[in-house]
Amino acid sequence: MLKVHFVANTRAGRVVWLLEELGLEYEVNNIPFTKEGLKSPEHRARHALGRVPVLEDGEVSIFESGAIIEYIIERHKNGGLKPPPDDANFPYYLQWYHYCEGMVMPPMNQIVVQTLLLPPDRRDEVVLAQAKTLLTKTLMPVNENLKDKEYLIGNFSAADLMLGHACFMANRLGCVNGEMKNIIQYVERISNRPAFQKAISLGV
Ligand SMILES: N[C@@H](CCC(=O)N[C@@H](CS)C(=O)NCC(=O)O)C(=O)O
Repeated sequence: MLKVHFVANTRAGRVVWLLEELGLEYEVNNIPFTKEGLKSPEHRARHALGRVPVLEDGEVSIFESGAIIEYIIERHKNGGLKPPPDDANFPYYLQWYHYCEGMVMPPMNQIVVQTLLLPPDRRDEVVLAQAKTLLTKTLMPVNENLKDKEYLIGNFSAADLMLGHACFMANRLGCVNGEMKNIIQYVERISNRPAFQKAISLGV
């Protein structure tokens, strides 16, 4: 059976969300977000940096949320939740799928580091302000793209599992401003999906 190494309130939610959307069976190893949990020799053997998500599937053990999602939809659903390469939306599917980790997550990571992970005496207000500005900038094209669409390429796709999850997290961190009305509605739409609700409530 598929096994997800998971921490609540992290990118690992993307993988559980996908598995719920696809109705696949899986088990979860719920790891506490602590040094003992993530940096244990056992977990470092799965991911040298001691991070999540990690997926195990028989002999396969794979990390990186984007790679895991692609792996599951190709190997277990014959390419479901993504348009075929000759579809007009395929290039935009790829674009938004990769925009998530490439552009949106770096400033979001910095915000999490500067507000939650570092002890207060090591936090830097300037770095935090820069990260917030950059996150807002990276979300603007997403907001613009969603002006006439329910999901990133129209229909729900795996790009939403990546970037939709990032928009949800950004909103939770208070980084989606009132001008980004399309993202606010998009986050609401996503939050109403039963599969998403399952993923977000897991382990909390
Ligand atoms: N690009 C990686 C990022 C993995 C990552 O940084 N995960 C975070 C949770 S969202 C983590 O495990 N952090 C633990 C730590 O930094 O020690 C992915 O998409 O899987």
